[in-house]
Amino acid sequence: MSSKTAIITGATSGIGKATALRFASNGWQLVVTGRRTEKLEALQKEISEKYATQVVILTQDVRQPESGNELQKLLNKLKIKPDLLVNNAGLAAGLAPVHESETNDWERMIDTNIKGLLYISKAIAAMMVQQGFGHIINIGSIAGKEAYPGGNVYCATKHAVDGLTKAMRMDLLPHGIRVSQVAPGAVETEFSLVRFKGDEQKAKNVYKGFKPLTAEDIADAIWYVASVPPHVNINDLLIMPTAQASAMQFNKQIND
Ligand code: NDP
Ligand code: 8X3
Repeated sequence: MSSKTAIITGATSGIGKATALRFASNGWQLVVTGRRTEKLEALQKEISEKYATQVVILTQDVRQPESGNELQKLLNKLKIKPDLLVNNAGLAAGLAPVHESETNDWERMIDTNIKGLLYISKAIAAMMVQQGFGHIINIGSIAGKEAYPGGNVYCATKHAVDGLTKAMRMDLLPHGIRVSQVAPGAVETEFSLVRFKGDEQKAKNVYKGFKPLTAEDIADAIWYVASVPPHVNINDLLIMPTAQASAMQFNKQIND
C-alpha cells in the first residue's frame, strides 16, 4: 500500500469528493478541506468505513489570506509531507452579462478561484520545495480556454488558472515539482446549483438533453495525471463530454 498524501481543496462535494474517494481507494492518505464541516466529517466517515487509510479534515475558507499558512501549520504539526496538492475549490456565481452582473459575485469568484488557489499554492509549494518533491494539479475549465456569454468573470478566473498553471510550472521547474492542469467541460455536480444560487430547476436544465461528465470521470483523470511515472508530466488535460464540442456547442436531444 502506498503511504503517499494528497491534499484536496473543496472536497465536500463534486469533483473534490470523488477525487478523495478515488485516492483513498488506492491507499493514499488524505487531507481534505472545505467550508462545510458536516460534509467533511461525512466523507471522513465514509472513507474510514470503506478503506484502511487516514483522512485529516480541515474546515477552511480558501478566501482567507491565512488559509495557506493554516494548512501548512496543520501538516507540520502532523509531520505530513504533501506528495500532491489538488487545487479544486472553486465556483461560478451568476451568468449575467457583465453590465448586469453583481460585483459581489465577482469578488466571490476572484477571491476563491484565483486568490484562494494562490494562498494554498504558495504555502504548499514552499513545503514541496523544501522537501524536494511534490506535484500540484490545478482544476481549470473549458471556461479557461474559451469564453461564453455571461461567463465573463468566471471565464476570467479560469483563464487565470490556466496562466498560473503555466507560470507555476516554470517557477517550480528547478525544484523538480510537477504542475499540471485538468480542465473539464460540463460536469454534473453542485456547480450549477451554486452558480444559480440554489435554483434547482435552472441547475437541472444545464444538463438536460445530453450526458454530462460525472465527478468520477474527472477523478479518474486526476488519478491518471498523478500516477504517471515521475519523469512524466501531463501539463494540461482538457476533458469534454462527447456531446460537448466547445464551451457553447452541445449536441442536445431535448424532446419535452
Ligand atoms: P461543487 O460545487 O460540487 O464543488 C465545489 C467545491 O469547492 C466544494 O467542495 C466547496 O466546498 C468548495 N469551495 C467553494 N468555495 C470555497 C471556499 N471559499 N473555500 C473552500 N472551499 C470552497 O463543484 P465542482 O465539483 O464541479 O467544482 C470543483 C472545481 O471544478 C471548481 O474549481 C470548478 O470551477 C471546476 N470545474 C467544474 C466544472 C463543472 O462543470 N462542474 C467544469 C470545469 C471546472 P464548500 O462549499 O463546503 O466550501
Ligand atoms: C465549468 C464549465 O462551461 O459551465 O467550469 O463554465 S462551464
